[in-house]
Amino acid sequence: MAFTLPDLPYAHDALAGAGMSKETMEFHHDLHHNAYVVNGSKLIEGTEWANKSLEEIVTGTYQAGAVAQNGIFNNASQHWNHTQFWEMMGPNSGAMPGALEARIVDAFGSVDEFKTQFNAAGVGQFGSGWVWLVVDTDGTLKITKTENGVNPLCFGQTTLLGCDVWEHSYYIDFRNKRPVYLTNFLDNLVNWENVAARLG
Ligand code: MN3
Repeated sequence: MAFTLPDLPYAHDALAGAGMSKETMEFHHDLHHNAYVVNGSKLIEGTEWANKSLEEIVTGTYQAGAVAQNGIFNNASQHWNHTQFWEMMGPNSGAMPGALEARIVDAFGSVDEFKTQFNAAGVGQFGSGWVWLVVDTDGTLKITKTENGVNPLCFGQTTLLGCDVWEHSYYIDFRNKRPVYLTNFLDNLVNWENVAARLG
C-alpha cells in the first residue's frame, strides 16, 4: 500500500512562536517529508513490501552498514521518523508529566542532565541523522544517535523522543547553530504528554 503524507497535527505556523517557523514547516513537511512518501511509494510498488506495514518495511529492509544503498529503507524510515517527529512537538510544550520525569531522573540524574546529554548527542552526530530517547531492550532509558534515516525500530527499542538533526530541520530558523536548535527543541517545542504516552 502506498505511503500517505499525514497532515501536521497543528497549523503550519503553530510552532512559529516556539522557534520553528511556517517556512520551515512548508519545506520540511510539505516538501522533504512528502518526497520520502512519494519516492518510497514508487520503490515498494510491485515488491514484497507493497502490502506490509511501515514498521515491517523499516525493520525488514534495515541492513547495518548498507544503509546508503537501500532506497526502500531510507524512504520508509524517514517517513516513519518524520511522522513521529511532528507528533512529538506541539504549540503548548507544557510541563513534563511526573511518570516520565521520574524515569528520566532515575536514568540521567536530573532533567537538566538529560537535556545536556541529549543535546550533546545531537551535536555529536556527524552529518545527517537523528538523536533519540529510547527504552532499550533491557528496559532502561537511553539516549542514542543514528545516521541518516536509521531509527530505534532497527534495534528493537521503544521510541520516546526523537529530534531531526538533518540541516533541513534547522537551517532556515537557526542557520548553522545546531546546538541552539536542540536547546530550543527541548525547552520550547517538545510535547511531553506525547513522549510520556509512549512509555506505555
Ligand atoms: Mn527531516
